[in-house]
Amino acid sequence: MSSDQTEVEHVDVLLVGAGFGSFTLLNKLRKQGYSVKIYEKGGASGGIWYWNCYPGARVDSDTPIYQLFDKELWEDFTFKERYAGGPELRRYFDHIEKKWHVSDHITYNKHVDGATFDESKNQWLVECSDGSEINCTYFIPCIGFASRRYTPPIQGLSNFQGDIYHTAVWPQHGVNLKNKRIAQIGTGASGIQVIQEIGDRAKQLTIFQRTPNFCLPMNQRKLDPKEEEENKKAGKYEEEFEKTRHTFAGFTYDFLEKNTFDDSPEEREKLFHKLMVEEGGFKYWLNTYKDMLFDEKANDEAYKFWRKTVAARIKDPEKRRLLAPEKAPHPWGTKRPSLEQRFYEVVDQDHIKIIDVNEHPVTEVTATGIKTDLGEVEYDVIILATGFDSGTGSLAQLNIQGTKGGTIADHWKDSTRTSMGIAMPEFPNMFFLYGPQAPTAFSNGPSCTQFQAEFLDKLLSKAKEDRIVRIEATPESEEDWCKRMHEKWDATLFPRAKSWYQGANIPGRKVEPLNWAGGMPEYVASMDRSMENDYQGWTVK
Ligand code: N01
Repeated sequence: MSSDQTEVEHVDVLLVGAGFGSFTLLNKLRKQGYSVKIYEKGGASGGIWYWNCYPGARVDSDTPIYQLFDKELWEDFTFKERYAGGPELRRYFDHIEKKWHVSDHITYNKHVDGATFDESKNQWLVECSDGSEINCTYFIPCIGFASRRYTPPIQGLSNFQGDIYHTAVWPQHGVNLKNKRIAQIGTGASGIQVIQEIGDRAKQLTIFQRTPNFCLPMNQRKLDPKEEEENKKAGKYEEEFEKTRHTFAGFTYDFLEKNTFDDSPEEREKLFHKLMVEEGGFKYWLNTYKDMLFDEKANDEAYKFWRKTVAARIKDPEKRRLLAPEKAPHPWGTKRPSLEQRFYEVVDQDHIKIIDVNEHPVTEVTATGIKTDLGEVEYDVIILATGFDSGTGSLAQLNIQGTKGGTIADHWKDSTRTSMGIAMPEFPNMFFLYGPQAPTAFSNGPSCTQFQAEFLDKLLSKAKEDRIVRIEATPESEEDWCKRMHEKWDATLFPRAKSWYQGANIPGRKVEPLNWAGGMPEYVASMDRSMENDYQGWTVK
C-alpha cells in the first residue's frame, strides 16, 4: 500500500532507461515469464542517443557491432553508414520498439527519483518525481555512465544573455547556429563532433580548449545495402558479434601479439600508417602493439607518429602547436581519442580560433561575451561540451536507499565499490548495467550490455528455478572486485591522464579507476564463474 492506502502496482522487474541495456534485458526476461516494465525519463527511446542530440552526434563503433546482437532485429534493418549518426540510431530504436512490440512495456516521461527495499517482502518500492510509486522484485537501472552532465563552475555563466546549450541536453527541436558567433568550451568526443559539424556555418567560432584531443580519422563511408544483405546471408554478422566476446574492448579486433620494439622503425611506421590512415576508426588505439598502453617508451612511439600525421594537416602554426603539441600532456590513448571527419581542416579556417584555457583562463562570462586576459569577445551562443560526472554520477544522483539506510552516494562516499560492476552489498535484488567498475567506457557499449544482460538472464533464470527471492552481492566479493580493479588499472598508463575514466574531470572528486581495465573476456568469465560455483559471491535466500 502507498501512503494514501491505494494499491501499488507490482512488476517482477523494473528497468530504468530505454536504451541498449534495458531493451536487451526486457526481451530476455519477458521470455522467462517475468513481468517487465521500463521507466524512461525522456520522451522517446534511445538512451544517450535521445539526450545527446547535438549537431554531428555519431557513434564511434562501426557497423555491425553497434546494435543489439539479435538476428530478429538486424535481418530487416540495415545501417546506412559505417558509423551511424544520431538520427539513424534513433530510427533504429523505433525499429526495435516496433519489431519487439515493446511500446506497451515502456512509460515515457517517467523520472525515477529513488527507491527503498522492503525487507519483509523482498521487493523495492520505487518512487517517481510525479509522485507515483511501483513495487518490483528486481530493480535494474540501465542508465549508463553518462546521464549526469557536468557544467564547470565558470564565473558569471548565469549572467550570459545569449543562448547556452549543453551537448548532453541539446534541445530536441534543434538549434539554428548559422552565422552565429559561437563560443565552445570542451573538446571531448561531443565537442569534436559539434565543431566539425557547425564550424563551416558559424560566423565565428572560438574553441576554449583545456586538453588537445588526440583524434583519429573515422574513415566514414556509406554502406552498400546489397553488400550488407550478402554479409548477413553469409553469416558475417554472427561472426562479427562472436568476435566481440573474445577481444579486450568488445570490438571485432584486438591488440596485436607483439610489442612495439619487436618491429623495426620501418615496419612500425608501415603498421601505424595502415592502422591510423588506411583503416581508421579505433584501430590505432585497440588493434595496435600490445604494450602501447602499458609501456611509456612504446607509447611515445605512438604519439610521435600520431603527431606527425596530424600536424601535416594543420597549416596554421599556432593551431598546430595547440592541437598537436610537441610534448604530449598525457600518454597517447589514455584519454579517449575521438573519431574525426575533417576536424583539423575545419578548425584551420580563419573564422575559427582556439584559446588554450591553461594559458588564458576564462576570467568571467559577461552578459554578452567571455573575458580572458586577451580581452572580452562577444558571442551569441555558448556551447558547453563539458562532459559528465562519469561512471558513478548517474546512479549516485538517485535517492536509492540500501538496507542499512544509506544511499548509493553514501556507499561510495570514500571510494567507488561494486561487485563486478553490476551490483553492491546492501542493495539486494538490484543490478545495474553499463555503470562503474565494468568494461563500460573501455568497450563497445552494446557488447558490454549484451554480456551483462546474458549474465543477469542466467542468474534470474536460476533464481526462479531454485525459488530464490533475494540475491545480494557479498561484501567479500565487492572487496575482491575493487582489489582486482586497482591491480588491472595500476598496470596500465591510464592513471597518468587527468581523465573522466578515473573521475579526474570533476574538481574535488576522488581520483580512482571507474572502468574495468582487465578486458571483456576476463570480465565475462568472472561473472560466469560466480554462477558455475553455485552463486559464489552472492548471498541468496
Ligand atoms: O565529455 P568529455 P564528452 N574548462 O568529458 C572540457 C561518450 N560519448 O561529452 O579534457 C575548459 O570527454 C574537458 O577538458 P579536459 C564517450 O564515451 C560518446 O565529450 O578534461 N574545458 C573536455 O575537453 C565520450 O568519450 C560519443 O581537460 C573544460 C570536455 O570539456 C564520453 O561520452 C558522443 C572544463 C569534456 O569532454 C564523454 O564525452 C558523446 C573547464 N572548466 C559522448 N571542464 C560518441 O560515441 C571540462 N572541460 C561519439
